[in-house]
Amino acid sequence: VEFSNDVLSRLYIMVKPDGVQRGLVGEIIKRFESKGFKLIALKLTAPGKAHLEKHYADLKEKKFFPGLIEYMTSGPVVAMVWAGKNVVKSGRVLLGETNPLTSAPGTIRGDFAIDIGRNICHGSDAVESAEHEIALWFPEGVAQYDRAVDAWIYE
Ligand code: FUP
Repeated sequence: VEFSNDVLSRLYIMVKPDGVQRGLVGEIIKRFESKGFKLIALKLTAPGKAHLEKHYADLKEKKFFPGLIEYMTSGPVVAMVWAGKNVVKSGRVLLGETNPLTSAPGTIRGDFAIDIGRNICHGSDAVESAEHEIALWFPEGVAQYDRAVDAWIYE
């Protein structure tokens, strides 16, 4: 199976401290895995304030920023990278809207969250930000995408 690089993409997702404490790591992995995406990096990590300020640099002027950083440093997170066809767009559909209030049932946030400030997971919003976030969270690198299973997933 062949597809062009802009279609075969990589997505950074992160189970936030509330998702980890609530035992939703397996559920979130399961949804991406059963969809057909391929896991190419995974770790439990407790990032410091400086690291999270880099991750959320775009939001540093927002009123909710201090609270966001405090919440994100309140426990370990599970960082992962998924690969597949249109995984950034498709992954955001699986996750639901940033605000769980407007996330449809069947999405991760629609099924498991209520408040925007406790929305259990993060997903990159574009292919470029995904690559930036992958480099930030996995400086050691990620696994090579293995196409052995593609014939069973893509036409
Ligand atoms: P997303 O791209 O879905 O991660 O959403 P944003 O980058 O807009 O927001 C990042 C995080 O900031 C959200 F997951 C939760 C937090 N946030 C708030 O707490 N309040 C807001 O009004 C908006 C975002």
